[in-house]
Amino acid sequence: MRRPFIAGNWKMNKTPSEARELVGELKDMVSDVDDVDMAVCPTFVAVPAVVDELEDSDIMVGAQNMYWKDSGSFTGEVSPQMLTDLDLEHVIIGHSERREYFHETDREVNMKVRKALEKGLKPIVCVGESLEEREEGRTEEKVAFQVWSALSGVADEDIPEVTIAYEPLWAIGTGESASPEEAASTIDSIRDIVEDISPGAEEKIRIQYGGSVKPHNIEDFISRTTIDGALVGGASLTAESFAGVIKKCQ
Ligand code: G2H
Repeated sequence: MRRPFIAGNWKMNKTPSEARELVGELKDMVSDVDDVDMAVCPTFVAVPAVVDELEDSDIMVGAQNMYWKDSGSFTGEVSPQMLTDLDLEHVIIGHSERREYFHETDREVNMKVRKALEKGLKPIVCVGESLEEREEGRTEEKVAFQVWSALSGVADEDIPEVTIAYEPLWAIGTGESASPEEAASTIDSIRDIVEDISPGAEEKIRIQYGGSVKPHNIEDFISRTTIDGALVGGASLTAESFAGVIKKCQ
């Protein structure tokens, strides 16, 4: 049985003090939740404050990105060791905003996934199709390519450590979510790809849905057995709405 996993992707929101305040409220609201894995992914600069505030909480902390080198002359980048040194467990890799605005390629996503796993971080790998690709009937082809690329060279035993977040680009931050049927069907196709890559891993790997998930629609997604949780953007930016999403997954 896969445990539901709800992760908040704060994107470029919340100063360190705002972040501390948010998780201070959130940890009290979800203190009775014990059957859902929960994580927040603040900006790098807010991570220390959030880790400190969540010391006595079950809420895990993740990063939104990392570089695939150990150290060196890579101005502006953050290494996996810098994240593990702060006790982070998860790292989002290949979010569509990074692919689009920062030109991250499937090859770089793969390098980051492999390096994260090597250093003991659990990647949350984002995949998803554009509206144009969906309208052309190329959704499954697109996500299959992204999943194959991301998991290339990953050892069989490491694949269940990865979470895949299926986020159709046209549903991100738009208020328009995929229908639960669309999301479940694409996630089933992702499970088939994972089975091709590593038979048996499709039963263990967690696949989230992401894209305008809110307290009022999370139940539609989480009620599908193939959907293991959600990567939540806008609705993770207040304690009340993020707790609302989490509590509906119990
Ligand atoms: C998709 C999602 C979080 P939102 O990017 O990764 O954001 O819930 O705001 O659509």
